[in-house]
Amino acid sequence: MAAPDRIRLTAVWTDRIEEEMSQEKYQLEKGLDLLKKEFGEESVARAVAAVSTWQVEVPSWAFGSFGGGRFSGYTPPGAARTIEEKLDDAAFVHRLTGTAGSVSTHVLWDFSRDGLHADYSLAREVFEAARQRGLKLGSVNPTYFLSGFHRGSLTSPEEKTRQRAIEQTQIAGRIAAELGQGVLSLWFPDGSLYPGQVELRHAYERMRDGLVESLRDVPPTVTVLLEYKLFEPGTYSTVIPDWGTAFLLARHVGRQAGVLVDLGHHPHGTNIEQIVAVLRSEGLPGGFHFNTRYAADDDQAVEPNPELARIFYELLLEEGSGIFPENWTFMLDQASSRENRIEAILHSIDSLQTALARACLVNRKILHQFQRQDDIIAATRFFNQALLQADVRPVLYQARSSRDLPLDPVMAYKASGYQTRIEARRV
Ligand code: PSV
Ligand code: MN
Repeated sequence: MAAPDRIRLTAVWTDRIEEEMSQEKYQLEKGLDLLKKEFGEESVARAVAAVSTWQVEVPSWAFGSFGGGRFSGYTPPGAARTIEEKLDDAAFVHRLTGTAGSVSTHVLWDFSRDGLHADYSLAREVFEAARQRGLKLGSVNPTYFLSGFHRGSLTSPEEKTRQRAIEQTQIAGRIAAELGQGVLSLWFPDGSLYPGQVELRHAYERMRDGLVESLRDVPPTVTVLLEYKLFEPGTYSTVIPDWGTAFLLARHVGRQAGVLVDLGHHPHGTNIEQIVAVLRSEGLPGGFHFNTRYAADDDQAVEPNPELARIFYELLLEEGSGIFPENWTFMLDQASSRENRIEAILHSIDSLQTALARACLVNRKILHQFQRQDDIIAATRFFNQALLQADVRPVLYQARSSRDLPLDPVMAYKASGYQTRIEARRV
């Protein structure tokens, strides 16, 4: 049998969802009722409310050519060529999901005329372009890894390079304060390839002192998030390789500063939800770069896996006090080369909402009873009943239909004609 073409496939899927929704088995009300019976009315209401209101930032770099070309030079058709086109795509994602009203930016990709320096006036133009599209600028990322930073940024042995990194951080801080949401998100590629290449202690101390100096004049209202990464581009050492180092440095800078967890940057087997638990217990500001990795820093779209649901469970506030702590910022960080970028972002949002809904369904009171009784297997089965086994599609559909949003954002995108239009225009 011949494979259905793209449009036909879209129609088949869209019809199928509508048909399923109208069948008794899949009726929204029925699905919600089943969930209420299993997890309780309050939990289901909370899940619907959380999915309806929670927001995640989308990265400007996901829509452009970055990420493509590493192995084949391939960039998906219709990829955005300019920051304006990236904002167009982000606005369309927001229109389909109502969940992504802020765009994270990268200073040298989005606010630079020469690829070397930050330009505040350009940032102002981008801010205005975003505003016209109903978007805000979210977290601001200085770009410490392009031209001239091959020997590091804040830890470079070259004074000129260090100064360039400091200057970029200061302008980025001003952009975050005046044009963004007051979040400065820092990731440093500084590290080494071979033992003996750099003095590890000197590298750390340079980073610490460089951070203190760069942030001295950044407005105190700005929250600084320090992202850690075990590897890449340094294969032997990275100056901020883990959350402990990020945590220490955050304490050193003596201001609102915390740790940014990127799901792609860990050694395998790391218990990420436990890191979240510690950061929350310490009351530090925190943030997430969501993506999926299987092998390394893959930057693939988010999958609705159980780890993600457990992370959300650790992040959720007590009932009645909002969804997540206010000093946490949530961002996507993905840029895969093969798939359609916009669909990949929509898929990520859908996955995040699935995990969020599942986390909301856990009844902590009952779980704590099992814990008190040391009923180990019952506790884990009860936990997984929500986090692993709950079919939360009715929650998602309810949240979306109550806001007049399409039930399936990816299929709605396929049916929208947007892709055909951008492929024709963006040659
Ligand atoms: C580094 O791998 C990273 O995760 C940082 O967040 C960068 O800002 C981002 O990827 C884009 O290169
Ligand atoms: Mn990241």
